[in-house]
Amino acid sequence: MKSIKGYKKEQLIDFYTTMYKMRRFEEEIFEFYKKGMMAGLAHLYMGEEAVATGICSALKEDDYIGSTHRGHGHLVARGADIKKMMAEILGKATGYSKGKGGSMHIMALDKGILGANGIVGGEIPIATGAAYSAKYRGTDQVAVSFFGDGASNEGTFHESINMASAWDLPVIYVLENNLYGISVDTRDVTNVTNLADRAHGYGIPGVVVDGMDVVAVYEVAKEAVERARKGEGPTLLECKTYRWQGHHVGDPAVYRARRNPNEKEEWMSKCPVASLKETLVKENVLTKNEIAEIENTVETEIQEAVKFAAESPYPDVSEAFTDIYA
Ligand SMILES: Cc1ncc(C[n+]2csc(CCOP(=O)(O)OP(=O)(O)O)c2C)c(N)n1
Ligand SMILES: [Mg+2]
Repeated sequence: MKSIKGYKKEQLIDFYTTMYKMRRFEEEIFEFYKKGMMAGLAHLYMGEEAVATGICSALKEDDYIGSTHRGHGHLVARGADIKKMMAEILGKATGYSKGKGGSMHIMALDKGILGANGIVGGEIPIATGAAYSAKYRGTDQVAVSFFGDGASNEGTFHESINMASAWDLPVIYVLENNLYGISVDTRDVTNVTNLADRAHGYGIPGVVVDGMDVVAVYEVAKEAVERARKGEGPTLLECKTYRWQGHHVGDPAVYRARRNPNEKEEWMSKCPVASLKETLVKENVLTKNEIAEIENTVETEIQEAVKFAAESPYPDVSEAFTDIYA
């Protein structure tokens, strides 16, 4: 991990609390699926927690986020209400989108989340548009566009980044390179080692960062956000990371295990949550007891959310034809 020297204790506690909450939140979502309580699937962010945490810690309350099908972590990092998130994932009326969106369509406009998105690459022009609107209105807001390595091969990525560069839009493109797009190995379908290199073709900085290290991610995010707020335009941040689970909760990822048998274990040994915990104790920022207190507080919040979601009602049939715009 990068050095935590110079960091305030509160900030480090914040990093740990957020990442731990993301991890526990998704472990419960996985349980919901296994128990048959969840209709459909969910794409888990487990393993990638340092990315959303580091990036979102560099933002202000009124900044924007374009999220993805793997978006739970982005929402937790923005301080979204985990009761409403869990309820949404279970299709309950008390959820963020009244239970009609599910995992892939959680909207939390109060947290600047312009929607998770089931269309791969779909969030990139949306976040770019939000950045354009901030510039047009003369605010100092920035927009973050999260997307995967797979999405970086979509036209929306190239078109958006070109426009944002030409117009110096206040947007940060966060490429979560977890090495796979469903079962496709990124290394088989691209011919560059670092996808961040693509930034140079559009005349903007492209930065590679260890996506398992929350401090490293936070530091590059801070710089990119400052640059965007100063009107100097977009940055592409490639965060090297890995998803612990299959593409979604129903995918055992056999394709990955067969081709690259040790890969998962190697990445799991770099667990972002465990690494930070270890560093905090080793550097005498927190005692083991203080860590346990943080974890217990998060656990209470998680258990309350689980209970709330499980006990909430499903939407009434009359809701089927409301909130329809097309
Ligand atoms: C436009 C579009 N094409 C294909 C799909 C099917 N699909 C869903 S997720 C996914 C892989 C995305 O990979 P990546 O962008 O790397 O994100 P990750 O799942 O690894 O986080 C694909 C191809 C889709 N939902 N939308
Ligand atoms: Mg991917």
